Amino acid sequence: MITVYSHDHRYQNATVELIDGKLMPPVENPKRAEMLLSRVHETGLGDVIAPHDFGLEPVLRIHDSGFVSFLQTAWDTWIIEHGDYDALPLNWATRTMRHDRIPETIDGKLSYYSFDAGTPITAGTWKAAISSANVALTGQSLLQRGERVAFSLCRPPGHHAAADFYGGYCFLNNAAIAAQALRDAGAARVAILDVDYHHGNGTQAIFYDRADILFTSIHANPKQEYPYFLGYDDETGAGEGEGYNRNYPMPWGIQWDDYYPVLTDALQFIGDYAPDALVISLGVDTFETDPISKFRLVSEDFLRMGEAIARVAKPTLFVMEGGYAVEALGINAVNVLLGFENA
Ligand code: OKP
Ligand code: ZN
Repeated sequence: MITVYSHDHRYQNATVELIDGKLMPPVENPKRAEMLLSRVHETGLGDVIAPHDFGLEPVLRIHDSGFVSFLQTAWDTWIIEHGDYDALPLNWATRTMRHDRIPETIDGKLSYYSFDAGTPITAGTWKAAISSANVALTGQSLLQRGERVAFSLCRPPGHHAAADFYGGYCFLNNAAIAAQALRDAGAARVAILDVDYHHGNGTQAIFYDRADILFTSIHANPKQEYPYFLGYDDETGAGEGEGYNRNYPMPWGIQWDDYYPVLTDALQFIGDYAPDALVISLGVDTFETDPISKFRLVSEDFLRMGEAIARVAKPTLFVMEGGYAVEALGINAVNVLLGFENA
């Protein structure tokens, strides 16, 4: 299978990340994509190509234009106001506060357009984020041209980013942008399966009221785990989209024996929908030694995951999301792809 990769991911290279009350070396760092790429080469998975530039149009099919302008200019404004260190928001509009006024200042805008303080904006954030979206779009174009599968080696990830906010290391929602592009190219129905350990709140929100793009996700229960405020099993879609959203919140500590039946159920849900294409938000932070996660999958389980996904037998785009056990990241993600190829 073809891998799409851009070296521009390295422009998202924060100095620190606020994690569990400490400023730490970022777990979402350039080494992740390097490990993934070197495993693609090592296993002979297939050709690696650079992305095409699709411009802003497919991004604006998903994201608010004010939000996109903010991402493009935030760093330039921040560095004038504060200096040359990573930009982080510090407060948010919670209950009883207003969501209908966009602040004028950079600090206010960072707060308005984000939902956590764990996602630094740096000098190269926009360059990396737009390259990641182009990596997803290029993978999507391979399916359009008749490939049965492609791997978009996206970094930074995307599934926490909604139409008008960033967070969870995500700026542009790569999987959502690719799914919409598949629709715009003629696919009547697109299904998204999100297997990242964290709920894909951004992707769910983007498609929540639509029947033409189905979203289903297996993830740590939000009553225990980030992003905390979305991902419950009673979120089934709204309006036209009622019945086209399904969440599988799972407890900490689960292993493959508990995971596999849930995966089978999600894939059955997708099969019944009879999509023209399938987008996988591929996070492998479900791995047993992931530093920020608490599921217990082992490397072999990811082969079985790929085999199970292949049984849907639809054109499939894998879009990279999370996975922070960096030494095993390449092995685990490429195992999903090899399981798919060899099924
Ligand atoms: C991004 B993706 C650790 C908190 C970490 C941010 C997690 C972002 C995950 N206790 N908070 O879904 O892999
Ligand atoms: Zn994750």
